[in-house]
Amino acid sequence: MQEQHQRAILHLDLDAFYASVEQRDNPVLRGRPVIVGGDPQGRGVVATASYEARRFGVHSAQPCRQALQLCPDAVFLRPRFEVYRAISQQIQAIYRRYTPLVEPLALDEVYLDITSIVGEDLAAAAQIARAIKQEIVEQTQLTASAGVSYNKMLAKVASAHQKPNGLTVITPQQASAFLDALPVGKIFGVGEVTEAKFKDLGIFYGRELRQLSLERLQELFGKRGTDLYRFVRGEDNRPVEPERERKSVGQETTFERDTMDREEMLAVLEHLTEQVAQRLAELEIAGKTITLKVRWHDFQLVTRSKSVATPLGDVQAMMWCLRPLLGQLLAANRPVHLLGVTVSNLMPQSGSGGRELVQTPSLWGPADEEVSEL
Ligand code: TTP
Ligand code: MG
Repeated sequence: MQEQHQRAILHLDLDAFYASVEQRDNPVLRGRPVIVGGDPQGRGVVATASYEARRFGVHSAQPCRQALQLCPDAVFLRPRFEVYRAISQQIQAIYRRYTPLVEPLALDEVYLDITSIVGEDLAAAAQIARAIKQEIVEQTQLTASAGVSYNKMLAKVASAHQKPNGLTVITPQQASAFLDALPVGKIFGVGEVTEAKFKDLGIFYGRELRQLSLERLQELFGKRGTDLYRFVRGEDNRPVEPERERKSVGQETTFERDTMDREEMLAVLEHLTEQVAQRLAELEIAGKTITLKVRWHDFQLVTRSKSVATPLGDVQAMMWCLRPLLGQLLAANRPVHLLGVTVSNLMPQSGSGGRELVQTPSLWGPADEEVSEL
């Protein structure tokens, strides 16, 4: 496969991160199904499940109630973000001893560019991955899965290939065969909706996706079609970007079918907001501005923002802002294709965590609105 910028990239991803930490810290939980997330009697979702629980079909983002039905013997635990954050920092210190080019994607997931150490020699890169995995186990008693390849996308595909505790190398010679057999949902940039669209077209694996011409992909997915065309050919020139300064935390989702159903939209908004709140808590930050993004059925984009005096961290406060913003936009009476929530104007969280942040509406400033059409 052709690649303009040949690099040596590692992707490391801790195995069942939150659940493994809980099992590490409480030996009684080892070998048992453990689910970290919300209240199984309430409306929370699964953050992660130990591999023992995954065997029952439990997975991230599933409602906890459903997880309880699938796996009644599971131990349900609330996340301990402070602990996960401390471990994440401990592990990042290991990475930084190898290279300053460390790009964290999540608390347990990272890209490293080690080209300056090994050049294009992926076998040497794999040795480094092995050494790093070993150091992580020694220092934290946790396992990571590593992917080694010549770009970010393939390194990430590789790390997911043999989980848990895996180490997979994808060389330029192997890339084509790997991508042929890859389910389209695993290709970078393919979410559930795109995956469903491909299934309708009878496209399940990379080898089928590669049959589509650039023009056809652009017709189907616009600019993203170009990226998909490149990715499925193993081409990805995105550099590893260390310590980007974070300007916002956001989540968005596309509806399988464009909708005008307000209740459905509110449920989706609440789910997105939960994910944003969790990410803010992980990063120990909160933000003073919340933005609702709506893409209409005709792909026009509209955003509405509200700024508040006390930084937003918890779901209730965010939903309090979002409901009226949604109400204003829905007055347009147009089918909605996508909803997104972003918190910006970020600052360190005061106190011990956003979940305890108390918001009272009277503290909030006036709404500022902005409409942008694409
Ligand atoms: P992942 O790396 O996606 O999952 P994982 O580490 O639990 O399992 P594995 O990598 O072995 O498949 O996410 C890392 C942590 O992020 C996870 O332990 C919990 C948290 N998380 C959520 O809170 N919600 C989610 O929807 C996901 C996917 C992860
Ligand atoms: Mg992980």
